[in-house]
Amino acid sequence: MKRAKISKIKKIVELIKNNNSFLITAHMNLEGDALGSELSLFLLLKKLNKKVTVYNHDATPDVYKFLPKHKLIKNNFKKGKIDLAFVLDCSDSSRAGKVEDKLNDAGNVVNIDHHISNTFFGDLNWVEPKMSSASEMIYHLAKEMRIMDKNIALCIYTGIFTDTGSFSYANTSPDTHRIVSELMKFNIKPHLIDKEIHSLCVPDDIDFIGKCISRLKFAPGQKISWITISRWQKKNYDLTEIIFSIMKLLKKPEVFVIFKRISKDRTRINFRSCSKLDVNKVAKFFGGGGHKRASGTTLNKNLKESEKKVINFIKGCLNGKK
Ligand SMILES: [Mn+2]
Repeated sequence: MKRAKISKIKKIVELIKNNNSFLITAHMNLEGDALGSELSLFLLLKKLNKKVTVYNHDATPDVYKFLPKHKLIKNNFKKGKIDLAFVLDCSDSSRAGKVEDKLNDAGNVVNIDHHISNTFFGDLNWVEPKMSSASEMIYHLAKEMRIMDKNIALCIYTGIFTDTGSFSYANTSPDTHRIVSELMKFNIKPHLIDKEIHSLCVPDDIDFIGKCISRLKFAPGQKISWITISRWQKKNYDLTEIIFSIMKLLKKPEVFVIFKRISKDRTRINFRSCSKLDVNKVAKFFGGGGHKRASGTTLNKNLKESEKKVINFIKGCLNGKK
């Protein structure tokens, strides 16, 4: 590891040693990396007999309820002093939702994240866009502290597994596999974790996914493929990745977009890229962010307008005009 990384980790270890009460949070719309990094850090701090609370904006989705200690996660605040707040897997503190206000009460804010769009909002910012996940970063922290056990390994594995698309995305590095081989020594059962996370649909969901897929649109030449969804089902699990995974079966498209109507004049947009097109830059242009190959934004425009603006912009990018 590079020297800069090591010194950041050492500073965080120092902060952990010198403080007693901790808050941990992650982004809204919780998924495997948010929860995996939070719970592994929680368990790590607990091993040191620290006072730790995990606060999240959203409730934990059912599919992640196999993770140890998820029941201890809080959605409402209690009064009390916080020495240090860890914000994990958040490109910006606003991604923490209502927990953002609570960060002002903390003596220090430590930002641990792997989004290239990170805004360096913390008092200490450890940002590694080349790492697969925030959970992979927690692994390095745990390694430095020489702490690891079955539960910590399970949480970290789940985070890496989710954010690498089951080790299939471009962010899966030799390091990722090396780390996973270390974690597997703690009796990790990949097939069971895969089942927990991916076998989540009821028949209605498959019907909904079918309807979405039947609305696939293509730009001339099929380099862009997208779907507009006027009635997005808000469930306590997210079908976005499943729909993208079906879209990605297509041979020609380089960019995939899903437009979801949130309200009359609000649209959520998710981007995935399997070419050189940097969708973090696309999302950024429209006020959002994320990673080079996976990003998102929300526009204060209706579905039709959003579709037109965004698809035209991507066409321009692919033609080298932007
Ligand atoms: Mn992540």
